[in-house]
Amino acid sequence: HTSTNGSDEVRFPPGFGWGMATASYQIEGAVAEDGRTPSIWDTFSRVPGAVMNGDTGDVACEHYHRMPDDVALLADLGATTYRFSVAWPRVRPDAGPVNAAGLGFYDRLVDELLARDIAPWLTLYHWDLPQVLEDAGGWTNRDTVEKFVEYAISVHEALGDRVPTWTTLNEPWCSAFLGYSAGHHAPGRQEGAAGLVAGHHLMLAHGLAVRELRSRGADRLGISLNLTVPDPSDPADPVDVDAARRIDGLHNRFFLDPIFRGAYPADVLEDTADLTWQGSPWHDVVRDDDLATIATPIDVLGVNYYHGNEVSGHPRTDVVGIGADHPDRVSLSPFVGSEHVTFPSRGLPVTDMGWEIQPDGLYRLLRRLHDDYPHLPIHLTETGAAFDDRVGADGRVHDPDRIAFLDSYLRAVHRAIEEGVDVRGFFQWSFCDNFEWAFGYAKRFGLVHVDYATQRRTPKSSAHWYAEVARTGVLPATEPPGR
Ligand code: GBH
Repeated sequence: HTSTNGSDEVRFPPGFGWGMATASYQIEGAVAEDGRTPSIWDTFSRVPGAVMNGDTGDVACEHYHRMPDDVALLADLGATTYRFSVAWPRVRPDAGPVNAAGLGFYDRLVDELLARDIAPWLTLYHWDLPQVLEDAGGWTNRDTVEKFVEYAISVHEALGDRVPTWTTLNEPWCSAFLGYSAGHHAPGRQEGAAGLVAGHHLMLAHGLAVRELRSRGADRLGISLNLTVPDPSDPADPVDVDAARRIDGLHNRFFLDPIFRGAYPADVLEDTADLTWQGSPWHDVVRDDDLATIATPIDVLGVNYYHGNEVSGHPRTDVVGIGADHPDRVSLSPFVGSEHVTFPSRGLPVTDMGWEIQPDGLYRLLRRLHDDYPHLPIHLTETGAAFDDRVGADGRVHDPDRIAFLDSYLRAVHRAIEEGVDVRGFFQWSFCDNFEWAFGYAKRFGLVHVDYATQRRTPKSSAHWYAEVARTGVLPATEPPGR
């Protein structure tokens, strides 16, 4: 959109949500306080070699103790919405009875946010499963579904009067396939079809929780899916086209189709037909009414997008992506039944994660959701970039690469909105540097720099840039400087 004054001003619709996102285990620390018991990430981060530098979330950003100051900083930086997650093992330690002290933290957080006019956006599950449930099989055990629903209800009973938007799960693809097939994430299991089984139970937990919370009055319910844009290396080569179809199936349609069409994609079922779980085809875990439950209508779709990938069905050595998600362990593909697929580098610029900077993929993803699925309000519930940020001699953190990244991804969102895609808000990942899962504290995604030795917070130049965008709803016309 070019405005009438001839500049290439990009203006977002009034009321567009300007947010920042975090997750409990990545920022809270205080893992043994007020009754919290271990989650699968407390356990996994202690497995030698599982997390870079042996880092754990024991202390993280000490957000549990610094929450009021952190909320004040969020407000200073112009956030109008804040996406956080609740730690299941605080609210129901060992998946047992409700723990008032654990719930109290989120109660105070919500009140702090509301007092500063920041709309809370609550995620029930951002990967911190109580360890006792994993000991009983975790997401491969169907009983975990009921446990999740009990937990969800208890959080809603306490906060449902003040939290407008509820996300059931963050990125079930990661929980299922990185957790149970590739083993890159907790619980670190490398059991092939277990990822599909876990994925189904996660989706069932989502659907049942939506149904239960809806019946208790919740009216803005959704899920955050990490979706990708797979482009065949050679669109004229059927082997590459088939490889891209497989990645689209396992990464995107395996989650979108049951929610919006009430069925797993036929091609994915065919690709995975030979994979067994406890001696039977994995798909035997799907019971009669499960798909109807998973298809329970939702109100908002959360999209987490960082990058797409070029995809090939041929062996390639010039690859990105696979394996980059884990530093030290034996690398297994999360794409069960499609392990031959490779992800060639396109030579695009990359972030500190090695992920390609690809705003065009975000535009195409939003268009595709609009074209292929029912029209629901979409919120970008995460995007962002890691860079090697350091506090300079002037005491500031200059991160022009992050400004350029956010500018380009926001332009992609704006273009989709102009073409009629109903995108209502944007959450930058992340408010502050934090525990980046298998990479520990080595990767910095924050708008706010954290010096872990002192817990000092320093807003980066991108934070000031984002605050101005949030205040005006406009992207500055001038191209931000590259590094
Ligand atoms: C999100 O995960 C998380 O929600 C958040 O907690 C995390 O800190 C943040 O992003 C940054 O990582 O197809 O094999 O190349 C995003 C995780 C990133 C996982 C891209 C899949 C590509 C895997 N996803 N990754 S592959």
